This record gives sequence, C-alpha cells and structure tokens, in this order.
Amino acid sequence: MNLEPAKIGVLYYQPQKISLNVFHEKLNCVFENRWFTNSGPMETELAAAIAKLHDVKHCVLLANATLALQLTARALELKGQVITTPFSFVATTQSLRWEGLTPLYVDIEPDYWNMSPSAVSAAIQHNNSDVCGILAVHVFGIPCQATEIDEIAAKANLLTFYDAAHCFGVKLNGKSIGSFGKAEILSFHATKIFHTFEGGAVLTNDSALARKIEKMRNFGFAGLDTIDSHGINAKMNEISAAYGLSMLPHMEVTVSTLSKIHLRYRSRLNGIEGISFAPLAPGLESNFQYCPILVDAQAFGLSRNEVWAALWAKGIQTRRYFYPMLSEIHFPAANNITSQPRLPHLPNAKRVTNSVLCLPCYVDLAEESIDEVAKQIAALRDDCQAIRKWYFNFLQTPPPAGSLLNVHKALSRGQSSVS
Ligand code: T4K
Repeated sequence: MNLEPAKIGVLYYQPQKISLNVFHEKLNCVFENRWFTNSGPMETELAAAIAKLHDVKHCVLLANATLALQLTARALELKGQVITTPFSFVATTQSLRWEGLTPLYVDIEPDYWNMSPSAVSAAIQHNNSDVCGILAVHVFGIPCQATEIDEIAAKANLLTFYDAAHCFGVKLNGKSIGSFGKAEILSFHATKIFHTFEGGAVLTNDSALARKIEKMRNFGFAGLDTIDSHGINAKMNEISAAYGLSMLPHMEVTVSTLSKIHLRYRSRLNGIEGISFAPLAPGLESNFQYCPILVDAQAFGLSRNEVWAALWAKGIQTRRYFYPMLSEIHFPAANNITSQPRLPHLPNAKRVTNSVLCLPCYVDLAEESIDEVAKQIAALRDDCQAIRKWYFNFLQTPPPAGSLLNVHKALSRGQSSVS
C-alpha cells in the first residue's frame, strides 16, 4: 500500500494576503487619527461599503460572527426553541445556547445541504407553542430556500434570522444575501473569503434592530452617560476595518480565482465513482469559498474518514466540515436550556455529515496542487482494502511522536493539539 507523502503537500487553507502598501496607507490614517475603536472612520466607511455591496440598509460591524448571532437573537427578544439546522459550524448552535435558547433541529435537503422548508413547517406544527424563531444557515455559501422559509415564518408569526457566515457577496436569483429575514450575519474570520482577521456583521433593513444592536455592541450606551439596554463589548476595531477596506477592491478577482479552482476540481474528479459535488444551482452567484465533496463509501470503496485519514497521511489536508452533526454533540447543560424531547431522526443530515469532505480552496492554491489532490483521491481507490486495514490499525496503535500520523491521530480523536 502506498501512503508515502504525496509529491506536493497541500495545506487546507491559507488566508488571502493583500498588498501591504494599501494597508500601510490606511494604518497611517488610523495612527494619525489616533482613533482605534468605538465607531471610528474606518469602521464607518467599511460598514457603508458592505451595506451597499449587499444592497441592504444597515451593516453593523462586530468583533466576530458568533457575537453577531448572539446579539441578533438577544435583540429579537427570542425565548424558547429556535428551529435550526444540524449541519453547520458549531457557532450556529453555541450562539443560541449562549442566549439561553433551545435549538430544535430539523433535517436538511439532500442536494444543497441546507435546512428543508418542509421540515421547518413540520417542526412548527409539532412544537407550535414553544417555537419562537428560525435560524437558518446558507451553508458553504449556497443560499438556503430563504424566500420559502421567510413565508413559512410569516404565516406562523415567527422571527427569522440567517447565519450567512459563508455568504459574502453571494446572490440568489439576483437578490443579495443580506436582506432575508429580520437580519443576516456575515463572518469576516481569517479563514473567510473576505476577512478582517476577526470580524462579523449584522445586515438588516430594519433600522430599529440595527440601532438596538449598535447600542448592544457598545455596553448599551445610548448617549454619553445614558445606558438603556443590555450591552456587551462586541465592537470591531479600526485596524481590522482598515484591513477590510484594503481587501474590498480585490474581491472580484478573488471570487473569479476561486471559481476556477472549483471548476478544475470538478473536471479532475469528474467520473470518479462515489465522489460528488453539490449541483451548480441556477440563479446562484456563489463566492466559491468552500469546495465540499461527498464521499459515498459504498460506491467509492472507502469511507469519508478513511479518505480523510489517508490524505492526511500523504500530506494533503482536508477538513470534515461539518462533523459531528450538531444534534449529536453532547453540550454541557447551561442557561436552563431544555434538551430536545427525543433525538431527532435526521437522515439527510446524518448522511451528509458522514460523507462530506472540504478540499483545499484558497486564492494561492496552485493548479498543480489541485491536480495532485484529485490524483491522490483517485489513487486511493486502487488500495481500498489495504487502506481500510491501515485505518483500523491506525486508530488502535499510537504512531511515532512528532510524525504527521501523530497529528492526524490527535485530530481524529478530536484533540486540538498533539502531545
Ligand atoms: N457560522 C458558520 C456557519 C461558520 O462557519 C462560522 C465560522 C461562524 C458562524 C462563526 O464565525 P466567527 O465567529 O468565527 O466569525 C474555522 C474558523 O475559525 C471559523 O470562523 C469558521 N466558521 C470555521 C468553518 O472554520 P476551525 O477551528 O476549523 O479553524 P482552524 O483554526 O482549524 O483553521 C482552518 C484552516 O485555516 C487551517 O488549515 C489553518 C488555516 N489558518 C487559520 C487561521 C486562523 C491559517 O492558515 N491562518 C490563520 O490565521 O474554524
């Protein structure tokens, strides 16, 4: 069996770097201004630019998307159960739990992996009195059926907000992501297509909601000495905003580069039995920041975990976003959150979470690296039996300290560091 390192090792991700000249100029302004945070000029300019780009009235910039989700839930005064998806990054659920809200998980759609509107309707019918809102996610920048979800919510008198962490610049049928529901939340973390090192935003057309969140992010101050609401410190600083402003002009080229990476993966992996992509959706202007595939264990001959482990052993990093599924994580009891009455039957989410694998996808990824990733995936099929055996032993026996396998082993056990 050949689990020798691949010809080219490939990192899962590298954040985009921009020309330092432009950033330096903006940094100079920040230093000249001697204004580093608390709604400074960089932050104000960036918020206006992002609101315009997403065709929405208000953009409230925040320290990260998790806080943006929390502040939105708090500002909407939600109490009780919130219908949400089991297939997302853990921040989606953690933000609800932090606000004392109970996630009520419903299944996803088989093709695009977002919350299914019919599952939302069914959940409302079954749990009518306890449900107060809906938190949907546009996972991997593929918009969920937001129009349908908004309609269902309106009929049931529920408030809806969207985790659009992956959706910078995404459009659905010509309409920008940003204006669905009461609010949509973007993430500007360093691993996102557009980033401010750390950062996030609430996009909304509701002026009262925007004002409320603006106050909440700044300790609840309504004026110099007046505090009239809940508050925390969740502001974006000027250096992050300056980086965002420096990055904005690059976004068109970034999206075009990432779309080419996608198409190259699709063409190189095309026809390999057991490997599939989400269909390219009509009307969807994606930003292509993630490149997820599904590994069908039966058709491919190896499970997603076996593929993931074998690629790591070869020095090719991929990520199991999003695994485990959120409804199967045992969170500690907190904030009087009621646990769900029964473990929900979520077959589509279960299948996707056990077969999804995100491939390396970033602006500086070389074409030869994409080809190497595809070649190595294809080559695994020739060695299925041996890899299965290797993986089984690998989970039993500690590998030598410091080796790549050691890193993998730690990762496969869910540890964040290697001893
Ligand atoms: N909702 C959704 C649907 C989300 O996906 C996220 C975050 C949120 C909400 C919350 O947004 P924020 O509160 O973060 O704004 C990463 C990110 O930390 C997280 O922001 C992101 N989603 C999630 C999908 O991915 P990890 O723990 O997997 O990241 P990590 O540290 O393993 O880094 C990923 C890769 O990037 C690695 O290969 C290393 C590389 N990297 C990372 C950083 C930070 C770099 O090369 N340089 C860097 O500076 O969560």
